[in-house]
Amino acid sequence: MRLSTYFLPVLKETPNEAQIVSHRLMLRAGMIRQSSAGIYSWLPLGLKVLRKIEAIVREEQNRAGAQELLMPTIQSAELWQESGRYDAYGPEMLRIRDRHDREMLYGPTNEEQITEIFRGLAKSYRDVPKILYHIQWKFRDEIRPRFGVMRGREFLMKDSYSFDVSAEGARKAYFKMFVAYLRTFARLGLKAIPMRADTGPIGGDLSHEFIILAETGESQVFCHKSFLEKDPLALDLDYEGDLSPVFEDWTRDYAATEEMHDEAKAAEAGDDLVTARGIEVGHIFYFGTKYSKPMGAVVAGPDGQPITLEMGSYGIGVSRLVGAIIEACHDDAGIIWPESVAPFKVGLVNLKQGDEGTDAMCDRLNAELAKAGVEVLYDDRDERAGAKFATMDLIGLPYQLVVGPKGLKDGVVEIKTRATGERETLTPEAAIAKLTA
Ligand code: P5A
Repeated sequence: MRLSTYFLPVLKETPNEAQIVSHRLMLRAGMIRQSSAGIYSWLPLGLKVLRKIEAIVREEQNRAGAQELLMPTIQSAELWQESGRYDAYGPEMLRIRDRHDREMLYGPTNEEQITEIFRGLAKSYRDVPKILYHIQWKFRDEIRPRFGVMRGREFLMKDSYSFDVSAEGARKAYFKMFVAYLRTFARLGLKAIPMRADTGPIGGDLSHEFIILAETGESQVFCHKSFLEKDPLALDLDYEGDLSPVFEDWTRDYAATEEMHDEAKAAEAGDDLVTARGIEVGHIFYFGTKYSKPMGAVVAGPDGQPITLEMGSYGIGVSRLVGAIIEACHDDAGIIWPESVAPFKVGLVNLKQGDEGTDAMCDRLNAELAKAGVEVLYDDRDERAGAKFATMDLIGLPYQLVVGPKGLKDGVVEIKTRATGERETLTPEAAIAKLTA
């Protein structure tokens, strides 16, 4: 992609409505534009990151055996009257009337809707276990939408729902999602710590929030420092096997959000207790028959008798993650994307646009990297070198490939690694080999 034609409205000034660094950087890097309070348009660069996060979330859901479907954003109020949540949800729910004066709503979550689908279509104990998920926009009329996409009113969520005929089966589903979440967040370049959590309006008694530590986090959290050294990607996982040892290993040491904090228990961690601010990027719930019972979601058991389904739900804040990753990965100059979610892997910087030699080399590098499947953003603008470097640092691509007339005289180009600031001088061939490795 050539920067001269790309829609990348980078801002020089720091927008003063933004209170936290991720919000400032997302606005400055031309990733989002506010439409109204807590509602954003995603510009090309921002959308690219959102889609990459979504793809990793999807891969890990599929790996765990969950199946994707897609439910609508607009739901009928009747379903929520059946579960009893229509009144309980309060002013956070955006209520709508259609032309026939029927009560509708913009879904803040989908427990009712998936329960209706399952009760209508699953008949027998042979139809379970199942985990179904979708990645869909939600609306919650938050009293204080703030921090950009971190606490929006309209936001993208991955929500999964599990169905089982026994509590034991439901716990297995819970463990699968627990482990899938560990993997998902690690692949996104984050250290997410599972913490015992309150269930709030979703309900149930077993629940974990996945929290990443960041100074600007909305809540106070406490955890044993052992979590900072654990690596979920090192786990050898079998989703069909027994995941309870993994669950036990990851829930043994103390970790809790403020609402669930227990000073006496925390004290056992002694000097190893870390007190920090945290951002909730995921939340999982086991709530048994809370929705299936009032809504009559049953299947026939082996003896023909009806069994009320055991359910859980599992959420990831996909759009919140864009901000959360920036909170965890930035410096004074801008964003530092983990490679897995970077909008482009390489920023190609032509130090002397219009120079025959640098133009030709940039065209060649651009073409060869593209052929190898590497995503390149080529800064081909007629701009000062300083401005080009500032833009590249701001938008945070993992590698900057710098081509200037001086280097070319010696037959070399330069690679700067954004995360470390390290610079390496190499031949164009070696640079291509490194970036395609
Ligand atoms: C779990 C899936 C639920 O809604 N029902 C379906 C359950 N859980 S939750 O904790 O309320 O939300 C899941 C995740 O969504 C993100 N999130 C938000 N992101 C941006 N702006 C918001 N206003 C917002 N509210 C929730 C969080 O990451 C949360 O963990």
